[in-house]
Amino acid sequence: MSRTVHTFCRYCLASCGVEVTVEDNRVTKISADKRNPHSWHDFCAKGRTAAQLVEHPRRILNPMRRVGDEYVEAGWDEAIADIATRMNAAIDAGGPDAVGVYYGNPAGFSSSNIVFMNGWLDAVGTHSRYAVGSIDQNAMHVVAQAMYGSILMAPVSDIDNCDYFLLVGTNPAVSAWNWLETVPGGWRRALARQARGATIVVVDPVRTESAAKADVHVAVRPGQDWALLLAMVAVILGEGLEHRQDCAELVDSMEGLRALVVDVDIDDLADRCDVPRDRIESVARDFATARAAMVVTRTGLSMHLTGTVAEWLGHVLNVITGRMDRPGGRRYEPGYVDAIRMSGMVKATPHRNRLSGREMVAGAHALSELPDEITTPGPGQIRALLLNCGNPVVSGPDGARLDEALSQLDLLVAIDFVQRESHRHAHWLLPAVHWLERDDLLAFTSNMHDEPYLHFGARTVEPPPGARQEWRIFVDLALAMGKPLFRAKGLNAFITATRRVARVTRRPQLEFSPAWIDRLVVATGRKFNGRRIRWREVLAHPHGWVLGPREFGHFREALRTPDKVVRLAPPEFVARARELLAEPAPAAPAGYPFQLANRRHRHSMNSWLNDLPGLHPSGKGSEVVLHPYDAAPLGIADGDRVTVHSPVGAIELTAAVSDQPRPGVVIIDHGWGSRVFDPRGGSAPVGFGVNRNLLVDAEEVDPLSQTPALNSAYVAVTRV
Ligand SMILES: Nc1nc2c(c(=O)[nH]1)N[C@H]1C(S)=C(S)[C@@H](COP(=O)(O)OP(=O)(O)OC[C@H]3O[C@@H](n4cnc5c(=O)[nH]c(N)nc54)[C@H](O)[C@@H]3O)O[C@H]1N2
Ligand SMILES: Nc1nc2c(c(=O)[nH]1)N[C@H]1C(S)=C(S)[C@@H](COP(=O)(O)OP(=O)(O)OC[C@H]3O[C@@H](n4cnc5c(=O)[nH]c(N)nc54)[C@H](O)[C@@H]3O)O[C@H]1N2
Ligand code: SF4
Ligand SMILES: [Mo]
Repeated sequence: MSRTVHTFCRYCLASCGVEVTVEDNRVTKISADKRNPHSWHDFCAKGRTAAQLVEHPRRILNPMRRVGDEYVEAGWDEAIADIATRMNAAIDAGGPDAVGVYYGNPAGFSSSNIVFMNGWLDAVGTHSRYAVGSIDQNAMHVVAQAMYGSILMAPVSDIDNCDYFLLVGTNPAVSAWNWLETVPGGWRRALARQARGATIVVVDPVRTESAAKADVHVAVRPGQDWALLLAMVAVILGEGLEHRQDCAELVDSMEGLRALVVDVDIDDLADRCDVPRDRIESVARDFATARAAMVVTRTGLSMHLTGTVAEWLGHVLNVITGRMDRPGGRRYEPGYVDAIRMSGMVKATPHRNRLSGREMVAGAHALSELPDEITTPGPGQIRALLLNCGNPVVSGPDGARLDEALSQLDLLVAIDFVQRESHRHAHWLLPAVHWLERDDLLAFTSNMHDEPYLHFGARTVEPPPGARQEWRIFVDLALAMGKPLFRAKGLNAFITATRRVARVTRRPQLEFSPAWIDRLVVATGRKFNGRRIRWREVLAHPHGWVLGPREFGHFREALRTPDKVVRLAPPEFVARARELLAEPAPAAPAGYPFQLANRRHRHSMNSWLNDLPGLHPSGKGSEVVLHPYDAAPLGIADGDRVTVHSPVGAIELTAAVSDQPRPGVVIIDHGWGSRVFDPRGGSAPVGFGVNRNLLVDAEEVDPLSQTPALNSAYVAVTRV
């Protein structure tokens, strides 16, 4: 018998409402939920085909233990006991930091994963925490912390009132309007504004799908957005186009910004970003004088050695032109849970890495440091590592080095659906539960939606009996290791007691689970229409629930800076900007004339979903796109086999000659070249495309965000 379940897709932050048809515990169809009041504009093939991953022929269905070169299925008791014993042995020998974790992007799309992972990490007492942030959004966190006082203070876009969109380093036509904000149908809504007279400016070294539709395309030199944006700030302040009131009342360090800007030479900046001065001036003037405008900055701007300064200047432009908390600009959505306040209750102990001496950013160390922390002997050396929703060998820089380091661990544990590239040395593979198979309430990101919105993501089918949610794995590990979850006295005993009660009474709902927390945060959350939300109302809105209208006026109250003003010119950003200004103009190092840009596809998600039948014709992820101007002197024609190499790696691909990239820039899609192994069947791994991140040096990082030059590394191309 078939039934229909309404829930939402948890592959990307767009969080599209979906209608799922289920027959005999199998998903047979997924379509957009047209009755979802918030998201019905958005939907894509990734969501439509989500059941293919659930039924992946190579899906791990039970814990699998490595025995020699093969894997054998095991029970959970054996898995947890063995992992706990080996982790405790590592701690006994080298202290708590000997146990580490890397968590990737999907961990944030579960309501319980990161919370319980941190509870377990606190139990262990380890500082060896590595996260996807250093290959994604760290720059945003660093800027939000410094300017607004909280890493979570992420302004959302008020698209439907905007007259001037300045989109820097983003391709929303493909990746949807999301990066620490959820704006369903964002690109389509921006195009609707354009049809009514709004201007769209796209700053991107590549003529992307978004740039092709823009009114103005600024083909900036990769990694030099900081120079472009600084020049715009200089034009605006120089011509007195700033918003007088906000510059006087909303910020604390206008002089700091003016002092930086007063010395800059706009011609020099124009040279650095390779955008004509008159173009910079006209965009700056139009942006500052538009009735309603916003700058939106994203990964294309941040994944460089200069990323944090550029991200900062994007925010500066919004603030000094009066775009914060005003219609058509960027506002703060309080959501139904005050995530900023709750994150403030968690007291993270600052920690410097033993080798690099660098501090954590947003609670984690940088991925680029992980290999050395594994391979360098001494107190604190990582000997046991857990990979939680991550494929860092492919998604991160210099994967070859990380792969080699992972092979040296005493214990590598991966929680995932299939065994991917980063898991190939794993001693244990633990089967995860897909979002179609679990309940989620993403309460802690409720302030990232572009309107007050609540949606309980119900599970549509039961998971395979051998799969387990991450929270459960972390609780079991803490219990088996004898370490107090969350460092909270008595919690382990309480959880054990609830389990016993549930077993004895045969009422599984009496066992402690994160569902308790979901109910608690809603019950204690923000009031709407004068009262708090009730859980049964949550369940009564299977299509999602718009809680009220978009409101302005919450930005200032949300600021966590001491005096509730925006810190416009944090000294560390000014100092770094001065350092960049003092550097010679950017030039390619000898032998590596091109910069490597990046591309996503509508149908893939970073390094996964690339292996799903139906989504990807073969040959994808294996081409390098060169401008004809660059290809001709090298004798390279469309379809030729070429080698792309850098000081750290070399890969072979097929050339595609096109004028999409600006001359000097070559494009290779990221996220490809990850093999999927077959631990159950033992047949050969399948792989699609080539891993372009093998070309990215992990040594050099932006000192503020600790992000490497993932989208501007220098490379050479030669014909095979
Ligand atoms: N050159 C270059 N590199 C980039 C980028 C770029 O623009 N250019 N983009 C970067 C960005 S923005 C990001 S976010 C990172 C991503 O980097 P990562 O998060 O490290 O890697 P992903 O490729 O997202 O891999 C996620 C893994 O989680 C698994 N997974 C999915 N859902 C679940 C789940 O519910 N539970 C468990 N246990 N596992 C799950 C998937 O099967 C997959 O193996 O890559 C970055 N890499
Ligand atoms: N289909 C799909 N959607 C996704 C994802 C996916 O993998 N696939 N990933 C999701 C995730 S995790 C994230 S974080 C978001 C990311 O969302 P976006 O940040 O919008 O990511 P991209 O689509 O890679 O767009 C980045 C753009 O920056 C350009 N760029 C490269 N270098 C520079 C530079 O130096 N300066 C400027 N100005 N531009 C530059 C690239 O050419 C590219 O067009 O997308 C999310 N949505
Ligand atoms: S992957 Fe596609 S369907 Fe899923 S939330 Fe993102 S845009 Fe929506
Ligand atoms: Mo990301």
